[in-house]
Amino acid sequence: MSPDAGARTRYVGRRTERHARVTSTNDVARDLAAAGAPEGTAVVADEQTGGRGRLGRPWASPPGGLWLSLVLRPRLPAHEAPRLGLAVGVAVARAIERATGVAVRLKWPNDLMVGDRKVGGVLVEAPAEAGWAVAGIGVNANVSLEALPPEVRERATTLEAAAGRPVDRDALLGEIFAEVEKAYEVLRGDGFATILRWWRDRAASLGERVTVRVPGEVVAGVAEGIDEDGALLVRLDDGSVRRLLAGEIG
Ligand code: BT5
Repeated sequence: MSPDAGARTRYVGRRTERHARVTSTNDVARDLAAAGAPEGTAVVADEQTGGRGRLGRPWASPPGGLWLSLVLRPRLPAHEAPRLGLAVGVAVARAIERATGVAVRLKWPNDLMVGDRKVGGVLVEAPAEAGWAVAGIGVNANVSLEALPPEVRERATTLEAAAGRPVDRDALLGEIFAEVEKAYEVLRGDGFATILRWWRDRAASLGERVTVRVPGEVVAGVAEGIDEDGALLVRLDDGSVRRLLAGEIG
């Protein structure tokens, strides 16, 4: 990858560590963050051997993808932490469209979708009191579908498959840096309402009937919106509204 993907930003991606293979770019970025790395420091790998999603789920990360993590220091109170994930998710969706022309929708909380298939995801890790957050971004750029485990392949796609040609990962990385910096600045400037508007404009399932797996139960109803804390609002059949802070739309 070219060294100048961060050339258009003030701090996101200005310092970028590149690796052929790591366990998880989030782990490398966490160590850098804990050691005082400046905000915006990026870690990029061509392959991860222990890539992870939320709740300890594995994230398949064969060569050809874009696997990266950013060190951020957002100073958000704990209950506002989900805002960062939404801001990064919408930024990556915008970046993919700008770099490749592939239309991306967002599935709450942080899935990047092309049609009904997942092309990427975002994992924000922000230990309480740490003073930093790591935003992990995974995009199946030029991954071969055959390189994904069968159960993942059924519900996944790649940008290469969607675009009909390999995508330029450097260009995509540069757009991600630029869009994340923009969204992050908006978020820090108390502009979460703007992030929410961007997010809703790309939402894959708002207004639709959904089932959401949350710890210990499955909630069914109509996805009505996202609130100020990034929680999903689901109208149940009895007319009441459930507010879900974590979970997964089935
Ligand atoms: C996510 O989790 O979608 C967040 C993924 C974040 C990955 C990045 S890569 C760089 C950084 N370093 C890391 O170690 N992680 C971050 P979640 O919503 O929990 O989705 C996980 C689920 O997605 C899995 O259970 C699979 O069903 C599916 N999945 C796994 N690998 C996939 C892939 N490559 N493409 C599409 N779906 C996948």
